[in-house]
Amino acid sequence: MRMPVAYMVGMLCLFVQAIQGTLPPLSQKAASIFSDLSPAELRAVRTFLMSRPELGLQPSKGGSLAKNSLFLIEMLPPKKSQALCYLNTGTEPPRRRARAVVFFGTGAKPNITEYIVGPLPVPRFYRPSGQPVAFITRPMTQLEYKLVFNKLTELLAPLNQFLKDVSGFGLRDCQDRCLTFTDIAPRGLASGERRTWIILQRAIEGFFLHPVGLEVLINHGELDPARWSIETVWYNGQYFGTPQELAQQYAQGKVPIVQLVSHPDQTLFSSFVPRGEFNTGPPTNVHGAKVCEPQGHRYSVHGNLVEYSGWSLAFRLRTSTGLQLFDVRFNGERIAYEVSVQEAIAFYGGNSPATMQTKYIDVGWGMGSVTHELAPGIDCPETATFMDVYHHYDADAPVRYPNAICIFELPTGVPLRRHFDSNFQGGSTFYAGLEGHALVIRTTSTVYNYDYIWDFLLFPNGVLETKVHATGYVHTSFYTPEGIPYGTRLHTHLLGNIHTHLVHYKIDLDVSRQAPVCPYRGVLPEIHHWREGIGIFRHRCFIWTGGAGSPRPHLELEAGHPLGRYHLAVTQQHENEGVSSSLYIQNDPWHPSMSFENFLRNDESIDKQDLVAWVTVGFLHIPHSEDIPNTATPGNVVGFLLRPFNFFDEDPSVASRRTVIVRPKESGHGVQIQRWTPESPGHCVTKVPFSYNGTYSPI
Ligand SMILES: *[C@@H]1O[C@H](CO)[C@@H](O)[C@H](O)[C@H]1NC(C)=O
Ligand SMILES: *[C@@H]1O[C@H](CO)[C@@H](O)[C@H](O)[C@H]1NC(C)=O
Ligand SMILES: [Cu+2]
Repeated sequence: MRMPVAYMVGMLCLFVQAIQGTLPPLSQKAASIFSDLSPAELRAVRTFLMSRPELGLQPSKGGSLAKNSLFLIEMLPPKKSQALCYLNTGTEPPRRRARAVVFFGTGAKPNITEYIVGPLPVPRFYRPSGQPVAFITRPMTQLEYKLVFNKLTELLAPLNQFLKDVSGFGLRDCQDRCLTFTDIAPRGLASGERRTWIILQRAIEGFFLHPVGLEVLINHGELDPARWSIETVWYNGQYFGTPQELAQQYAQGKVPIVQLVSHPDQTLFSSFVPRGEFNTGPPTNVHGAKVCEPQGHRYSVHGNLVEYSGWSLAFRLRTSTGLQLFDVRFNGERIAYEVSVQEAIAFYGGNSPATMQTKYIDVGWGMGSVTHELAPGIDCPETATFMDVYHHYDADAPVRYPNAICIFELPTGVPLRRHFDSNFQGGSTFYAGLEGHALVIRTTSTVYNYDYIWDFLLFPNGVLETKVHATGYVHTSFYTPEGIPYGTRLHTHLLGNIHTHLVHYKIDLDVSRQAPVCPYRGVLPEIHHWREGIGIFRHRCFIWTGGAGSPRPHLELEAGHPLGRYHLAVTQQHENEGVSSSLYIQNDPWHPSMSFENFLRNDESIDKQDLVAWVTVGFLHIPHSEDIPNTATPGNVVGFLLRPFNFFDEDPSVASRRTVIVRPKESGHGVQIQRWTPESPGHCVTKVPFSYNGTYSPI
């Protein structure tokens, strides 16, 4: 059923039976049913499929587009029912299987077919999963980019002199004065098209901010690049039919050009290199504040199992979408079966043809696969635990992304709880506080110009927070006066185009004391939890809060990704509605291969069912001069919280021994400090031991 939520705070409760039995603990072995494929498993799937003569697979690199190739291999999560059966009773683990995406470029009707391959580690079978989708909807590959670039170089040859004159840069024989490009999507205006607007830029540091004013529309729908053509050309606000037409009119002096400053040194504005000085404050060429762990990690990571202050969960970094948490538990009790990133979109406004048509749907750009190395001390604290990940995406072997995930404990800088209990006579009857900490699980996706920083935070009081920060370069166009209504002039020849960011998450809450029975029935009976000794009935809930500031823009192309419509949508859990987006929507949003809207359209009851919540968060981004050189993280962050609501008998962080209580001595002289951690945190913070006074007086 459809449930648009008009409030900033939604409430989602599953009323469940308090059953005596407890779950077996989430062990490393149990968590591993959710782990990503190892390099050996990826290789085994690849070797198995490559050796099937009937598939006729060729390497992804080289050759032509008219071939069959293995595009993606990733772990296929077990069915929820099977996984729960195993997790709840410790019986046979579900068989490990892979999802493989094959591009069939040969044959009369090329298509994309997805397969289930298993069992791992030694695959014996593969079978199609779902309906094949149109070949034209496939994500771009390295090969297609290379062919597009070569074709552009060929088709834009008539503009060599023109490009040199306006930009000082060129497409061939250009050494350190080369042009590059950004392609936008969707690729056309109707289903079945693959006509892409290309923005020509100077290939210098931060090239996303260096458009030369030329945009071209290349039709690369055919598999044979010999049949590709440039259908329209735009330069500095004017349209031309072909590159030849622009070249001719230019030669006749009919095209007003904007000549760019020719030397890259003049374009330092797109670089990270420091310039200028702060007017006040001590020098910044020394290290700043750091996270330190005087007594080592206070969390553990074993394989894909994370444990921290009551929490335990399994995680993976899904190649197609990003971070996924599974079997999230607090004190052994399951809170969510899955919390995961599903999609990120950015829709633009503009006056240039490329930017007015830009509607990025990032899963179609390999959002989960572009998880590059994290820098200690910058991307994550030096103390973090860094982990490599392996993706098989548009590749001929597993690719290692070193240190792509980091896990660390962070002082939040604000106490989790504190109270100064004034005696209203110049002192306190007690002071008490609990340091604020959170465990952070982080990765990033660099989707071409943009960098998303994906965080899941676990707090010792049972709160789980998700956050996504946006940073990196803004998507820009060449400045023309007509562009002004669509953004901000960021530099002499640069317009930062207005856009909305929306991010979609899946939350499969399982707020229950699962009975250790099999098979798992999916339907959770409503029951009131009796709190012993106190005699109140209550509903044990987790509530979702967040999404503050999320815009709900009216979006065209909604068939493909209606996530802008709902802050929160709730559906029944179905095995075949596991993800809300797909690899193929970006390149055919008009007739999407799957639609999240269909999850809602079936008008199913959400009463007493196993439910999944789908949350959209986002923000409007009006680029401004401070987006030069990059969009900065402060202010460009959105997310939501899952908070216990009558779920625990009291704040579960009372179990933390990081509490400090200070009471005045009965004698009236001095204080008594009660603590459960060593007196001084150790040398890496300060040599001075903790002290507290608690008196206040006029001076
Ligand atoms: C997809 O392509 C493969 C290989 O050409 C072919 O065997 C299969 O029948 C096609 N599927 C559909 C539905 O056309
Ligand atoms: C607390 O501060 C007051 C005022 O500065 C001082 O007189 C008193 O001795 C201090 N007490 C302790 C225990 O340090
Ligand atoms: Cu933005």
